[in-house]
Amino acid sequence: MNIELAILLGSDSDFPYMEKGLKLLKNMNINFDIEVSSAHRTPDRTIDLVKKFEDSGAKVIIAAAGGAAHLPGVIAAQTQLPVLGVPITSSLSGIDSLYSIVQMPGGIPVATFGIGQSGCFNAILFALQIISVNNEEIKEKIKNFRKEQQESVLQKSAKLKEKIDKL
Ligand code: RP5
Repeated sequence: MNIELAILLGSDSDFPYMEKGLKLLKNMNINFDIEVSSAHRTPDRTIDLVKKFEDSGAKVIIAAAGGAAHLPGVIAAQTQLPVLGVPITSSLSGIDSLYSIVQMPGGIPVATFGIGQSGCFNAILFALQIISVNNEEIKEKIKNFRKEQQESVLQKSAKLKEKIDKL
């Protein structure tokens, strides 16, 4: 199957943070691949998966990992595709993951997102924005997503006013 983007999770325990973004990809009918593979526990498999993603046509790779989060950097070393790294919450609240991913030594870049679910969701949106540079259909899907998001904020505001009126 030809895919637009690929996602690698360092562990299945990272999945809950990615779930909201995966639902969005499914709702948008975007072809993607997702695998669990660790930079430490399955290093050879991780490298093989990067090649598989490239062969499948992925234009961006998202890598989410927690703790000593080497996964995005290890992937970036193996490919010229843009790698979006997401730090996952850990026993140190994800600050360790954030520092690990954001502080790539010069030469092999990794774009770094916020810790946890918002970071995962934004990484998926950002990946779609990168792909949309050459894809009008995806550009339109992002436009619609933003429109729906705006409408939901307006609805929340109206509901809050109703609540305040009842105080
Ligand atoms: C990282 O270690 C994973 O990305 C995960 O966030 C963290 C803990 O993994 P598990 O011990 O839950 O498998 O490699």
